[in-house]
Amino acid sequence: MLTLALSKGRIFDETMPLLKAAGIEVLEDPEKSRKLILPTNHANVRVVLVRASDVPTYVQYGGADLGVTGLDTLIEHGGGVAGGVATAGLYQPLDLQIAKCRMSVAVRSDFDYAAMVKQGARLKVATKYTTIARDFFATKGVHVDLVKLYGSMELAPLTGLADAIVDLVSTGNTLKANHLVEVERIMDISSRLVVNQAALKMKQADIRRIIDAFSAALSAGK
Ligand code: PRT
Ligand code: MG
Repeated sequence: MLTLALSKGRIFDETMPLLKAAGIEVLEDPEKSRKLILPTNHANVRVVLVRASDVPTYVQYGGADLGVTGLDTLIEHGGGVAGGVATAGLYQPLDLQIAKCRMSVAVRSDFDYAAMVKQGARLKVATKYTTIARDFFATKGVHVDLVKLYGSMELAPLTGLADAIVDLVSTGNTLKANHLVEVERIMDISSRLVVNQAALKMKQADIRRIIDAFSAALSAGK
């Protein structure tokens, strides 16, 4: 049995065409079904639905053989950025180029970020992505007090909880709607295929077939 961990929403939706290219079709719609284990047209392949931030954990500890996860989630999990190289027990063979966005710093439009940085002021930064934020500001030489949040980061600068946020931006509409402006782009984000290292050895042929099919679909789409 091969188990693939996915999160509902954009990652599930954008992984479907790649699975289809590998000849795999999920037989139930996660938005309609309450099931957490979804069968596919292959009796030996199943999809498990987990929280986006839990995908690396499932794959690392073998609850799933492979999974799809955002680079943001992977870094925060401790998976590192090393392309293809196994970190935290996770082999990362492919950048799937899906669920694309960027990690950015944003502030209230009336907050002079450049001046604050130039003055060497201490910034209060709210984020769910503390590893990425800490590394970024340390490299920049900016002193920060990080405030860990689990969602609705955009609210922090509006309520005085923080001077700045580090969050994912896609269209920029959420920032705009909350009168925030993007002042730094930290990194581009896309989703990665992650594979459990032991599974890679024991189920090599099945996993290889999926990696190769995804890889061919990605080249064809370019
Ligand atoms: O929602 P939940 O708390 O369960 O988990 P999650 O937010 O980690 O999952 P999900 O499914 O929302 O996101 C999964 C992955 O999609 C993330 O880890 C990213 O790699 C990727 N992704 C791509 C995004 C976005 N685009 C995105 N726009 N994840 C989140 N957003 C949010 C962003 O945080 C902000 O609140 O959308 C808002 C901004 O969008 P725009 O278009 O208004 O700029
Ligand atoms: Mg979300």
